[in-house]
Amino acid sequence: MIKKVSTLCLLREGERILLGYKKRGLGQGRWNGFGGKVIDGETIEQAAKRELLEEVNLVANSLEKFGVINFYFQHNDELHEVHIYRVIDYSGEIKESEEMKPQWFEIDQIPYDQMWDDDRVWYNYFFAGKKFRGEFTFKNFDQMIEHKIWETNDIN
Ligand code: 6U4
Repeated sequence: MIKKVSTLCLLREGERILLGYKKRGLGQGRWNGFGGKVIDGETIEQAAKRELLEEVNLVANSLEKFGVINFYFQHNDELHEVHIYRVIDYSGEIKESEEMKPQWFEIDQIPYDQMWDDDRVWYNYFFAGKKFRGEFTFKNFDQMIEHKIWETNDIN
């Protein structure tokens, strides 16, 4: 099994959330938070900040960790350990990148049918302010066949 560690940042302001339309790579054609693989020599939080800057041009001044999810993809035997953060404070101007086209969505209008299947499960924990861990199994990249999620403060 190949294991990859990556990050995901969500930016919520009041009743709206900033998502990015992924133009290439894993999750292409879906709306998602901002993030990517952790590179050798950086901490997970440093990776989260770097990806936020690369993908949407924002400098994160403060992040709060919300959860960790293990995504197991059966078809290629890959386990993705994804560390999820909320952007609490940022500077800079939101800008489209080669990888992501950003757009604000009202929380009750999140386009879940154009997102990863798991998002409709764990976003509710995020919006409720609950910290969580989860384990999700996919048959292909587009078919979630098993999921477990639980509230916990043990997310480091
Ligand atoms: P980079 O490193 O950017 O060239 P890329 O192909 O973009 O590679 P990766 O692995 O770096 O892929 O980033 C994938 C992003 O998608 C990460 O932010 C984690 C996130 N992600 C992966 N599986 C997900 C899932 N099932 N649900 C979800 N986000 C997921 O909401």
